[in-house]
Amino acid sequence: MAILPILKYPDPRLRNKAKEVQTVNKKTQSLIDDMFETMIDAKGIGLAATQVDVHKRVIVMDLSEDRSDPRIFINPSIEVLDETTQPYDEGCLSIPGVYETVERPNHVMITATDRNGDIFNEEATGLLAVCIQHEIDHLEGILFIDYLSKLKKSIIIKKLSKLKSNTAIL
Ligand code: GNR
Ligand code: NI
Repeated sequence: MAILPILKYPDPRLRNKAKEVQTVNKKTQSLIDDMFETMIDAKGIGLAATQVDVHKRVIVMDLSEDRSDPRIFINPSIEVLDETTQPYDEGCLSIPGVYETVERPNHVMITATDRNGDIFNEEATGLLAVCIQHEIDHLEGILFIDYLSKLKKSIIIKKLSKLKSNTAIL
């Protein structure tokens, strides 16, 4: 097990498109274990492999308070069941300190492969629906700030570059 470094915006590797997992093997299992350890250490509720510079379609998640509900989604896809959107204040471990409201469909059907290589379906609403869409976006090289207006995005980029130049001094 290992805690892996998380790529931070604007690292260009966050824009890579992840490849499908062909077979779930020991290497996949060990990636999943490292991703859980990394997500828990970073106090996140989800993590896409892209964020740890592994460009494979693997997502881990735990939406529970006490870290008792680990979930794995390999090669995930969603079907929107209801076009109605819900606003949610999103954050991202790859963009620390930034929280903005994003609208996403609030009712989706997830299809994915589990740790044993078996396909499953899960209907999602609320936070699970938000989180799976946020994570699948990472696998496509998309970040939640991409959904904000040009003005909001430029303000965030300015703020982040100032934060970075400040930490260089301190
Ligand atoms: O820890 C996380 N919290 C969060 C809050 C609202 C919407 C999405 C998320 S996912 C994020 C972890 C992360 O960056 N996953 O990619
Ligand atoms: Ni994220």
